[in-house]
Amino acid sequence: MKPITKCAAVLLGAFAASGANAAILTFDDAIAGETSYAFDGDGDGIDDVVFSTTDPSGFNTAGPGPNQSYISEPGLEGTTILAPDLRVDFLYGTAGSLRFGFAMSSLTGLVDGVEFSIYDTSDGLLASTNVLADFTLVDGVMESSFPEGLVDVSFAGVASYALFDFSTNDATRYIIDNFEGTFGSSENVDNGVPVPAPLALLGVGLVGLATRKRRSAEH
Ligand SMILES: [Ca+2]
Ligand SMILES: [Ca+2]
Ligand SMILES: [Ca+2]
Repeated sequence: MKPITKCAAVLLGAFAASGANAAILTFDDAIAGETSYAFDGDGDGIDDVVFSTTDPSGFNTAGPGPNQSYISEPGLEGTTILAPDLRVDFLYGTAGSLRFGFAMSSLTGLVDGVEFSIYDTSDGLLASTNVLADFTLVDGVMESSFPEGLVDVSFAGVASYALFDFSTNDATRYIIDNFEGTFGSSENVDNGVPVPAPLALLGVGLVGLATRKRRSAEH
C-alpha cells in the first residue's frame, strides 16, 4: 500500500494549495472477518484512520468482482441492515474533502445507495450527502456488474469521524474502495505530536496504581 499512497500523495500534492497532501486508501491489506480496518500512513505505529463496523461477522473484502469502475477489489464489504453500517474515525482530524467509490448488491440500476455524514469532535454535522447507485460503463465499454457510485464531499471545519448508512431498499450488501482524503500524520508528521506508546501505557499504569492506592486507603 505504501508506494501507491506515496505516489497518490505526490500526484495530488501538485494541485493542493496547502502543504498537506491527500492519500488514497485502497484496502489492499484488509482482512476478511475483521470488524475494523486501520491505516497508518506514516508508519509510526499510531493509526491515522480507522474504519469499524458493529456487525460481529466483520467485513468481507470482495464482492462485485473486477467489472466495476469505482471498485478494485479488495475493498471493505458489509451488510446494509445497520444504521450506520460503517464508521470511520480520523485520529488527527481531516479537512477539505472526502471521496470514495461504492457498489451495491443490486441487479437493477439507479437504486438507493449511501447517506454519508461527516461530523466534528462535538458531534456537529459538517456535511451530509445522499448518492444513488447506477450501472457504469467500465473503461467506456461494458456495463458494470453491479450499480455503483462516487461520493465526493467538500466541507468546512475539521472532521473527527464520518458515518455511512447504505440503503436496504434495493441491496443487502455494499462495498467501498479508494477512500481519499487528507489524514494528518500520513502527510505532515510535524503537525501531530502523538503521545509515544510507552508514555501512554505508563499513564494507564499510574492511573491504575492511584486507584489501587485509594482503594487500599479506604480499607
Ligand atoms: Ca481496492
Ligand atoms: Ca500514524
Ligand atoms: Ca444501512
